[in-house]
Amino acid sequence: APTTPQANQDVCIVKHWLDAPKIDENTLVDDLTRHFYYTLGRDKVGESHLYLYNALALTIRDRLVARCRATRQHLRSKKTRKAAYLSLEFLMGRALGNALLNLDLTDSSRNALQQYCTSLEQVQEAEHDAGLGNGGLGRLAACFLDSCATLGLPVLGYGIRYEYGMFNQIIDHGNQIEQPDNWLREGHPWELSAPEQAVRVKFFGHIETHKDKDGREHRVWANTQDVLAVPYDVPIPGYRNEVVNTLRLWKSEATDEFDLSEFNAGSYSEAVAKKNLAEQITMVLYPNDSSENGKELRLRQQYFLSSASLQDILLTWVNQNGHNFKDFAEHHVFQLNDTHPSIAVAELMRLLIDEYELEWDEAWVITTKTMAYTNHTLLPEALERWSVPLFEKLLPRLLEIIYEINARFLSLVARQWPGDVDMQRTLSIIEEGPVQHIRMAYLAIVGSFSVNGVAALHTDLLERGLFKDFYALWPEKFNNKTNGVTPRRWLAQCNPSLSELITEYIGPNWVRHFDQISQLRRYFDDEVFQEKWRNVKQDNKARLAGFVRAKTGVEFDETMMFDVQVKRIHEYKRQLLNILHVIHLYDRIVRGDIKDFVPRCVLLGGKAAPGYYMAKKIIKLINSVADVVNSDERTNGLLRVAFLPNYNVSAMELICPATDLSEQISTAGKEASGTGNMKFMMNGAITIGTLDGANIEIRDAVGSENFFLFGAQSEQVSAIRAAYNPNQLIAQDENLNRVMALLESGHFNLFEQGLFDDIISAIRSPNDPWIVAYDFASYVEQQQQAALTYLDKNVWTRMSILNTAASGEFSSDRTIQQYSDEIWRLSPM
Ligand code: B1N
Repeated sequence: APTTPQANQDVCIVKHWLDAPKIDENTLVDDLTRHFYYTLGRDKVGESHLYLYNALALTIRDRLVARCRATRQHLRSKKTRKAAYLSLEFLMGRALGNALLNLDLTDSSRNALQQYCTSLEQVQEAEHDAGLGNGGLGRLAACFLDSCATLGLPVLGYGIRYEYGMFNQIIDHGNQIEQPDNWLREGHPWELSAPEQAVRVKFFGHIETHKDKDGREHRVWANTQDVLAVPYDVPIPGYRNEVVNTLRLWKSEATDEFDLSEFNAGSYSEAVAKKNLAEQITMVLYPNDSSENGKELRLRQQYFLSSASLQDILLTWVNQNGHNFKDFAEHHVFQLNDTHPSIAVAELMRLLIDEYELEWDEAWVITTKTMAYTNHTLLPEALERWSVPLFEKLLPRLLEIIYEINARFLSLVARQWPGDVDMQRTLSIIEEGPVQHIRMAYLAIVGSFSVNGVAALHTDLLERGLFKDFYALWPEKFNNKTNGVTPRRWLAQCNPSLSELITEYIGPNWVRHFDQISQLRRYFDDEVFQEKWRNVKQDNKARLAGFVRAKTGVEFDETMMFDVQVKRIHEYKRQLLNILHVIHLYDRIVRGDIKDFVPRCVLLGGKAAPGYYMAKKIIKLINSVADVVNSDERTNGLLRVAFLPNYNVSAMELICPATDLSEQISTAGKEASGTGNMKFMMNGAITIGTLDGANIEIRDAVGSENFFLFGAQSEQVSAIRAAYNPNQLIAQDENLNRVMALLESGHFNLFEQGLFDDIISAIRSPNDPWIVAYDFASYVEQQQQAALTYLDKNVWTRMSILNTAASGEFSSDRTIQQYSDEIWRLSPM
C-alpha cells in the first residue's frame, strides 16, 4: 500500500515505488495489458506487432527502471570509483531479447503474449536495430556495457543519440543503395530523457583576456554559440544480478536564446530557423569504418559528446564535493574509444582551469590520471588529424590548450633526446605542413596514463611501429586488452538450441562464467553429444536458409557446407580474395573437375562506406558472380552464392549459429582484432584465416589442428610488397590464371564492358597493398583442406565442439575484467 503522504513528498514517492514492480507472471500480464490499452491506447493487435512490442518493452523497462534507480543510489551512497566509457558509437542492436534473457523473463513473457495469440519471436521482429555504430568498434562498446553490468562494475556509457543510425543498404541490380535509417520514427521505448540535466556546449566565439580583482589574468572564451546537450538514458541490465547500469546518449538542441536584434528587425522566422544548426549535430552517424573524412560536423559531434559527458560528471562531483578536486582522480577514469572523443583531454583541462579555477599543473595531474586511450587501428587513413584553421574557428579555446600541452610535452622530448630536433618534429602533437594539423592520437597518448591495443599482435605493432617513440618514452603506459564479445547475446540468446544442449551437459553457469565452456571438451568424442551438436547446427542452417531465401531469393541447401564472410566491405578485409575463390570453384565445376568437390553455400554480406569506390565495386562483383553461378545449372547441388543485403547486428544473430566455415582473411597486420571471428567460434564455426588480429589468439586457444591457416605473416608483408610481381604469380598459378581469364573475359559483366577493370588492375598492380594474388594459392589450398575435412562429419563435429569449448577467453567478461583490474581499478558493486 502507498505510504501516507508526508511533509517530504520525495521520500514518500521513493518509498512507495522502490520495491515495485514485481517480476512474477501475473503482474507481467497485467502490466502488458495496461501499457497496451492505456499507455499506448490500443485495443486490437492488428497486422503489425509494433504496439505489442512497445507494450512489452515498456513492461520490461518498468522493471529495469526500478533496478537502475537502486544501482544509482548505491553508487551515490558508496562514493564508488567509477569509469566512463566515451564512444562516438554504440552498436546496440535490439534490446528486448537481451533484457528478457538478463532478467530471466523470457518464459513468462512468452506466456503473457499467449493471450494475444502471438509468439515472442514475432513481437521481437518488430524492434528496430539501434544501429548507432559502423561495425566492430561500435559493437565492442555494446558488448562491453553488457559485461560491465554483468560483472557489477560501476561504468557509465556516454554516446550520441543519432537521429539516423547506420544507413539501410539496399541492393539494386547488384549495386549498393543507401537509405536513411529513421530508427526513432516509431518510438524508442527503452530511453528516458532527462531535460533538466541538459548542459551547454560552446562553439565558435573568440578568446579575451580578463583581469580579476587580484590582478590575475584569465582567458575567457567569449561570444560563443551554445548548443544544449539533452541526455537520454538507456538502461543496461546485468545478467541476473539486479544491476542495471546506464548508457547516456546526448541529443543536441537549440538553446532558447534568440538574436534579439534580428528578432526585433522582423526576421522572426529566420531567427527561429537558425536553431536548426544546433539540431544538426546529432542528426546522423558518419558511415565510415576505419577511415576519416575530416568534416567539420564530425568534429562538432566529437566535441559535443566529450564536453557534455565531462560536464555531466564534473557537475555530479561538484554537487557532492564542492570545488574540491583533490580526490577526483581517485574516483574517476575515462576510457576513450579510439581518438574520436580524444578532444576530452583538452576539454577536461579547460573545464578544470576555466570553469573550476584550478592551476594548470593541478589540472594536468588530474587529466593524466583519469584519461585512458584505446587504439583500434593502424590504418593510416583512419588516424585522425584535424586542421588547425578549422579547430581555431570552431574551438579556439581548445586550440590554445592543445598548444600549451604540446609546448610542455616538447620540452620533455627535448630533455629526453637533447638536440634532436627531428624527434621533436616527429612527436609533436601539431603536424607541420602547408596546413598544420592536430594529431589526435598523439594528444590522446600524451594526455593518458594508459594506451592499449585490442589484440596481442596489434599492441605489438603499436609498440614497435606506429607509436614506437612514445613507447620508448613511456613503456609503462602501453598494454594489451584483447577484444571479446558477450556470450549472452552471441551464444545464449542467438543460439537457444545450442545453449540448451550446452546447459544439459555442463549446467547453466557458463552464461555468467564463460570460462566454464571449456568443460565441453569432455564430450568432443561422445557420439551422442556429437549427434545432438550436429542436429542443432542443421536446424540453425535451415533457419538461416529461410532468411537468405527471403532476402535474396537464393536457395541454400542446409546439407551443404555454409561458408560465411560478413563484415564491413574493405579492401584490407579481402572479400575480393573470397570471391576469387568462388570463381575458382565455379571454374572447377564448369571444366568438370568435381572429383572431391564438397558442395558449399557461400554467403557474403556487409556495407560499404558510401564514398568508397572500390568497396562498392566489390559488392557489384560479388552480386554479378552470384548471378552467374546460381543460374548455371551445372552448379546445382554443388555451389550457391548469395550477397545478403543490409547486414547488421540482428542478421548476425541468425548467421553465426548457422555457419560452418568462418572467413577471417584480412591481409596480415591490418585487422586490429576482429570480433566477428569470436562470435563464429563461440557458435562452433571453424575459422579459415590469416595470422592477423585476434585470429592468432583464436588459433592458439583451439590448437593449430582445428584452424585453417593460410597466407603471408605480418612480418613478411613488407618484404613481399617490396618485390611484388602479381602478373608473374598469376602466370605461374594455373588456378589463378584461369580465374583472372574468366574475370577478364567479361563473363560476369556480359552487358557492361569494363565494369570490373579497376578490380582487375588492383589485383594485377605491383602496388597492391593487400597482396591478394600472393595469398591466393595458399588460400585455395586451405579451402580444399577445409572441404575435405567437412566430408568427414565426425572429424568436423569434433573440431566444431572444440572451437566452442576453446572460446572461453573471447568473452568480453574476460576483457572487461582485465580493463577493470589493470586500467580502471574498479570494485564490483
Ligand atoms: O575496431 C574493432 C576491431 O575488432 C577491428 O579489427 C577494427 O577494424 C575496428 C574510424 C573505426 N578500428 N577502427 C575503426 C571505426 C569508425 C571510424 O570512424 C575507425 N573500427 C575499428 C574493435 O576493436
